[in-house]
Order: sequence, then structure tokens, then C-alpha cells
Amino acid sequence: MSKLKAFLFDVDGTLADTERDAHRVSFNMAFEAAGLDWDWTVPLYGELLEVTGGKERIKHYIDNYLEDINYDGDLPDFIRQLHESKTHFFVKILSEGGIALRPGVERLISEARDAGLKLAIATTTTMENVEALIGQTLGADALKWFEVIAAGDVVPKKKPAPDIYIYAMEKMNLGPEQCLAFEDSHNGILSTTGANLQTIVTINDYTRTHNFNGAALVIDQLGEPDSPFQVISGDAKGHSYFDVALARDIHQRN
Ligand code: XBP
Ligand code: MG
Repeated sequence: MSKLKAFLFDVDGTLADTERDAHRVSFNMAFEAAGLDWDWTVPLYGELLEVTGGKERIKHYIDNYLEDINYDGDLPDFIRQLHESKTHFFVKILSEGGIALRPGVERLISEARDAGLKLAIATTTTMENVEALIGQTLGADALKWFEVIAAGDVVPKKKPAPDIYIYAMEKMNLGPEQCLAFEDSHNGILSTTGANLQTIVTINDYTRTHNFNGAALVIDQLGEPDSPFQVISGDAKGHSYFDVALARDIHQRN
């Protein structure tokens, strides 16, 4: 039995509810700025989330939802420029304080640091977005708390492929039996389980109906001492919020 050494966090939907009110909105802002009449409504965006990665999601939309489009230059270049504009709007929304961390995230990160656990991020989103979220919510210094921030195009295959988690663990010199991962989506848990990681899932409005087979514990949020989580599946061993003690308890069952 290996000792628990690190927490690996997904970002979008896990650290913060970014998809509906930040990513979706910034895609729409980029479309408008480019003179496109595309409108990614809340339900449509839920469908589009099936494809991870902003550039990949735009390509999927073009291929599957549109009859015809007019653009200058070649398609990958057009998508890349649109996505750069989207990242600009996303960072702006975050810099205006538009998004908070989910309940329990700041407390758990702080407890993990006190307990000497390593922290890492494994996300599909762009590095600039991670820096904006962490900087805005925990402060610019907090980026250093994470031994590895594995983001976006650093691996060729995004989630649901396990590559981003494998990359983060390699950089930390740790194996999956020494880590616990935090995710919010079906694509996320396919990625963690593909990397042989034990996984805690905190659901959100876009993912509550997803299949989380293979999760060690599925809860509605990490919770706080005065604001308990709800257990969707798995055994929380009488705990009412997610802390390092519960993480160690779950890890021992591995
Ligand atoms: C997050 C994503 C990302 C964001 C958009 O998935 O799918 O694509 O929606 O980010 P996960 P970019 O939480 O599983 O990592 O536009 O920066 O790609
Ligand atoms: Mg996610």
C-alpha cells in the first residue's frame, strides 16, 4: 500500500463552475466579435461539452451543426484565431471577478498544503485560463503551490484520453497509487481511470446525469464543516465534508 502523496485537480467544473457563465459566454463574445451569428445557448453548450478543448469544440460545431460557413484563410487558422479571441474574453471575465471557486476547494487546498501533500492540475483548458482563475481566486502566488500545471495542448490527445494525467504524474515522479484525482465529468473520469487514478467526483449542473463508473466517491460538492456535501454514490464513511482525513481513508481502500 503506497502512501498518499498528491492531489491532482481538474479545473473546469471541478475547481470552479466556469463552463456556463465564463467559457460559453466568452465563445459567444468571440463569435460576435468575428461577425458570426452563432449562439451557444445553455442547453446547446451542454451538448457541445461532449467534446473537450475549445478549438476541438468549435470544429465539432462547424462539422455537425452548420450547413455552410464563410471564412478567410484555412479552417484550422480560422479556428485558432477565433479561439485566441475566446481566451482573451475568458481572461477578461475572470479578471472582473466573474467566477468563484466551488465550495470547499480553497479549504481543501490549504489543508493539503499543511499536510505536505503535493498539488497538481491536469486540465484540457488553456494555460492562460488556469493562471487567470488561480490568480484571481487564490492570488498570483498560489500558482507556485502547484508542482505541475498540465494544461491544454501540452499533450496531443485531450481528455477523455489519460495523457494529461499521465503527463502530470510523470512530471511529479509519482505513480497513480500515490495520487488522488478530482473531476466533474464523464470525459474527466474516463481520463483518470485510464491513468489508473482513484477519483473523487464533484458533480455540477452540466454533469449530474453523467456516468461516473469507476469513481471512488461521487458528491455534489466538497462541502464545508457547516455546509455538508450530499453523497451521490460511494462510501463517505460518516464524513460530512471532504477533507484530507477522508482522502486518506478513501486512498487506503485502494
Ligand atoms: C474543460 C474543457 C475545456 C473548456 C474550454 O474540460 O473542455 O475545453 O471548456 O477550454 P476539463 P479552452 O474540465 O475536462 O478539462 O477553450 O481553453 O480549450
Ligand atoms: Mg472538468
